[in-house]
Amino acid sequence: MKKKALIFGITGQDGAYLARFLIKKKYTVHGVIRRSSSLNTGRIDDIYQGPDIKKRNLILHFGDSIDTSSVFKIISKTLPDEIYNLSAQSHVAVSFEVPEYTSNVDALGTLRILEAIKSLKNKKKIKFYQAGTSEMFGGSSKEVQNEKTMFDPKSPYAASKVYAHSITKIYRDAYKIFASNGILFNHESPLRGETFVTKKIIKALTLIKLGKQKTLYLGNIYAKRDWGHAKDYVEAMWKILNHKVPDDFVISTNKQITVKKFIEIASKKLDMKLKWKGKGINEKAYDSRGKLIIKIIPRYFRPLEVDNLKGNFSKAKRLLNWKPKTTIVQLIDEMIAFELKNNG
Ligand code: NAP
Ligand code: G4F
Repeated sequence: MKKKALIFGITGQDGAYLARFLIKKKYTVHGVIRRSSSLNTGRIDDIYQGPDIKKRNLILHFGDSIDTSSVFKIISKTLPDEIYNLSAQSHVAVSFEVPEYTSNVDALGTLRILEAIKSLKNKKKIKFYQAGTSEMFGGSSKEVQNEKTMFDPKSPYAASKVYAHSITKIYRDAYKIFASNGILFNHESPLRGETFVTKKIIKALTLIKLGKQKTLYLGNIYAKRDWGHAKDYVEAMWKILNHKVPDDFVISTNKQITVKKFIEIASKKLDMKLKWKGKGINEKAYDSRGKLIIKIIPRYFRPLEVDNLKGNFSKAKRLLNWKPKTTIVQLIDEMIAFELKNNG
């Protein structure tokens, strides 16, 4: 019998990689999509197989994590072996603008799925994965964070994810549901959302190189992040659910660089020689002909910043035999190649 997975958030970066990964593993994949006035299935269009449901291993359902009835209906109708909750308002800066909505999707959305699982007779057969984040560590004073590091959320997004993490553990302990948390550090890819900093930098620098954009505007370029590749991280999600017991795992590379260093690697790859001048809000980067390329502006600074994220993934290595495969340089190369292909 083919295994069945249900992905909330299938249209996002991770959803698209996870769906491909599970289809390769011969799963039938069900995904929840939201009705939107503009198309939101661009990342999964190439794996959609047409209207004949009997021939398909990808089946999409309209629903929303803030709509309790659709969450219950889709779970009881599909009765999957594995549920991956990737749905979220996932942008940290935006969460300061829409804190209530962010909490409804990211925190209560998780509770709705767990309640739906709990209401089923065969609840112990369904495995649940919660997409947790290194943002939960936020202001931690620990140089390197692991599963034992105390959470110190610094945004409505991170606070909602701490709730989701906790409620997942509570339902695991109270109702013996196979419910696990991934604590994933930043992961990127060519499919990354356009307003996250890596995609924004790579796309803008490529367009500038091609003469199609003039300037890139950024906020804090001194934050340090531990960046991996989404493709490697969705494999970890599957390994977490296929571990013998439910548990919580940090998934990371254990390496970090600043946003500025990321810019420097990417600009070198594009053969652009950047020269930095000024400090703080007045810092700017110019090309070899003295043209302004990067400007720092207050708009992209957050009310609170997370300065330092670096994860220790040794538990995942030991118990899941997982480790990251892609280096930051390979990731940047792949993202640049994608932009050159699509914009060249
Ligand atoms: P993403 O690209 O922003 O995708 C988010 C997905 O959630 C999209 O499919 C989106 O649908 C869906 N969604 C948003 N609001 C929803 C709602 N109300 N009901 C149902 N679906 C909704 O995020 P991602 O980078 O793939 O990340 C996947 C998950 O991992 C998220 O929960 C994120 O918070 C978490 N995470 C990400 C990272 C990272 O570095 N990427 C690190 C740690 C944790 P639309 O396409 O319709 O908007
Ligand atoms: O790319 P970012 O927006 O990612 P952030 O805030 O680290 O969050 C991402 O990773 C989390 C895992 O740790 C996920 F949970 C979350 O869903 C999301 O995927 O920003 C990275 C850094 C920040 O310090 C930010 O202040 O880049 C800095 N930054 C500087 N200028 C900018 C910009 N970020 C964005 N998005 N846009 C800028 O112009």
